Amino acid sequence: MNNTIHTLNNQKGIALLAMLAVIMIIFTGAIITSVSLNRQKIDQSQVYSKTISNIQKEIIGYAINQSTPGLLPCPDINGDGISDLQGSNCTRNLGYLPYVTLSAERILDSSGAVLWYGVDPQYTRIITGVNLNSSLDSNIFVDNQSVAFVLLKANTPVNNQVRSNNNPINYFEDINANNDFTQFISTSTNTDFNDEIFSVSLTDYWRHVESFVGANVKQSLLTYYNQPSCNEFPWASTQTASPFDSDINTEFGFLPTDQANAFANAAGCPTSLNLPLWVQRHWQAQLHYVFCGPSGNQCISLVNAKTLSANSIILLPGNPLSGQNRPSAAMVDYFERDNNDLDATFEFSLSRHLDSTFNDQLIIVLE
Ligand SMILES: [Ca+2]
Ligand SMILES: [Ca+2]
Ligand SMILES: [Ca+2]
Ligand SMILES: [Ca+2]
Repeated sequence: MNNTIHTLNNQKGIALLAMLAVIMIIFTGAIITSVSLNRQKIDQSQVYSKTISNIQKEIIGYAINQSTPGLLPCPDINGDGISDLQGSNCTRNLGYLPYVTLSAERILDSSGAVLWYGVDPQYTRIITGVNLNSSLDSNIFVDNQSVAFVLLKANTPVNNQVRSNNNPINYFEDINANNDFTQFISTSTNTDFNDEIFSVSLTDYWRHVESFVGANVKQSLLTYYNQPSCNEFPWASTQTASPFDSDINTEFGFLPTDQANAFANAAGCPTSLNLPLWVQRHWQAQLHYVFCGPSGNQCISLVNAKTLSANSIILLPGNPLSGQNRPSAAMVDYFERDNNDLDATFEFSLSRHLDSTFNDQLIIVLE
């Protein structure tokens, strides 16, 4: 009898242990599933933001490689991935990302929607009387800040949005859908709002383009300097309008994009910097240049990230910061801190450190 009870108890105990084991497996499995789902979600969003960041870089790279550097593509309207200029006009500032034109990836969000792209049409074509340089305003705003361009992720349809056509109201909510598609917001109190906005600031955009511009101008100045029997830089220009010719006794001024005259050895030097045409057309009122002529060797002092003396530098202003108005004859409307006081000391900041308080790019032509 005792043995029977003992056996029954043993059997009950084994059954209980087995049940506990099953519960444990289910519970552990649930934890594992939950962890792995979380992991997957995190990985996916990491992959997505990395992809977005790569696409932003590809767009900037595309702009730098255009025959006029800084020119962005017009959006794609019909969904073939190809930028849609109507003749030479870009008629819409919001459309699909022209991934074919950009040679970029076609990416979809979890709802199957392609990435959208917003840009100021002024940035997508050459307009008579408009200089495509870092002083050009952009009429695309994210959270009231002017930006170079924007990428928009629509996410799951809300409020009966039907995505059968390219009308932005079927993808975006709140202000993102109810205006002329120049103002965008990244957050909203509207509970249906699920848009995600990825923008590139004017400071970031133009620092990349200006690095390229500066490298080209540096090459032209060095080619001038290195001409046999020259070994000099040209006088800078005091002009504020075309032609930007060299002016005698000007060691600090605008880059002489038209006539370039050497200070002492005129006979041995060329009379032009032979700059790319797009520099003359779009950048001549933007570029400042300093060289040591009569002031003597290495008359320029650089401070901050780089402390050294130099013989020639180029200054690129970046986009106008708060309080700066352009065009202007005042240096303070272009350059900040030690770069606008007209003395021989200039502030050098690493390109990646440029921000909304200081965005001057300084390129050393010759130490
Ligand atoms: Ca197209
Ligand atoms: Ca949405
Ligand atoms: Ca500046
Ligand atoms: Ca200074």
